[in-house]
Amino acid sequence: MPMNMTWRWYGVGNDAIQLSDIRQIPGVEGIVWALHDKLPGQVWETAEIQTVADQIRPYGFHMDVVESVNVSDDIKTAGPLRDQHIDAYIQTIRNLAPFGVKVICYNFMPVFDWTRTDLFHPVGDGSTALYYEAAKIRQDPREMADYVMSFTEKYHMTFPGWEPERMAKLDELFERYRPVSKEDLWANFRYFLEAVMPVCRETGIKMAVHMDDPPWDIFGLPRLLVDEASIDRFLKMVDDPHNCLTLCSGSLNADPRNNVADIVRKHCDRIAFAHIRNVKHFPNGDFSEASHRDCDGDTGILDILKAYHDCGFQGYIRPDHGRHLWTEGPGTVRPGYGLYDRALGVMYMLGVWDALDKFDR
Ligand code: DNO
Repeated sequence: MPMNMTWRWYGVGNDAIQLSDIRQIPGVEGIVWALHDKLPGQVWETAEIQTVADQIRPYGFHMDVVESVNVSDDIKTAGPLRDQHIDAYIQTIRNLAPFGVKVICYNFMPVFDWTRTDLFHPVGDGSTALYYEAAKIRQDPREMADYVMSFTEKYHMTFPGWEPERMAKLDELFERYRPVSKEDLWANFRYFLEAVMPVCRETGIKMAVHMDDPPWDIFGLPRLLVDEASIDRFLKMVDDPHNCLTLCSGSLNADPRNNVADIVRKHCDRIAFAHIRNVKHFPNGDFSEASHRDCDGDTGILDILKAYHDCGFQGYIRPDHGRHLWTEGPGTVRPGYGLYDRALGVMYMLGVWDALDKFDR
């Protein structure tokens, strides 16, 4: 059985891309979905999940992978609502199981999810891409948050992990994380995982943590899943086949010292979901996202795909961020999640995979 190609879709009225468009991309078997209006700590109700299932299934797609069931700040900081929010998370897992969900992609990053300073940075060929300018991240987090939130205000577009309700209380959030050391965060992570593992065993659902993006501390906030050693620690910490990875090549490779193909070979059996993205590094520590073609970036996309292939990877995979091409720009596209470059990414990955299937036995 080959790997299972999927596509992240933000939902009716929340994504300019239609399911009927996605249907025309060869090889896409499933939709990676979420209830994007849910705040961390809330239960995803069966009727709400059913509504999305009724949209996705008529197109023949599976809905095995959910991304992002976000983990609340109370869980991450061991705040007063921690156990209540964990109970809600467990109920959400129970509610997802009857719909055939197999994998939940989530993250354990403090305050911010992915972090970029420019969402539409010129690549040089007329397209634009997400960009990280290292110098800007050393300064005020408010500046970056305001920049990202300006897209929410202007285009009525919310980003998972960048909930306006949370960003409005940024100072308070930073205060809450201030006493939480990196070791505390690891301990809170373990507490959460140990609490949800029983329902994962019962339902067969795998928790697949996303790597921290970028993979280093930002604005004084600790980040955990940043390299091979921390991934080893995470998998050992809760050594259960339901405690898995969303191995994101682009997140990890933002630090050029990380060798993603090596990590694939080491932990293939614990990778439930593969995000494939290419990154181009600049000498000053900046990085830009690039097309999925190996030579357009520095991530080693061919080595990574070969590693998955060699391991007989049967998990879910998706093109991660793409550039914005042709008519795509601010207001017409979700940053990083346009139609064209991700569709090209699917075809590139399937092309490599098919060639490996045929010639590399
Ligand atoms: C970036 C995504 C991440 C991911 C979350 C999961 O585009 O891969 O934002 O969805 O970290 O919780």
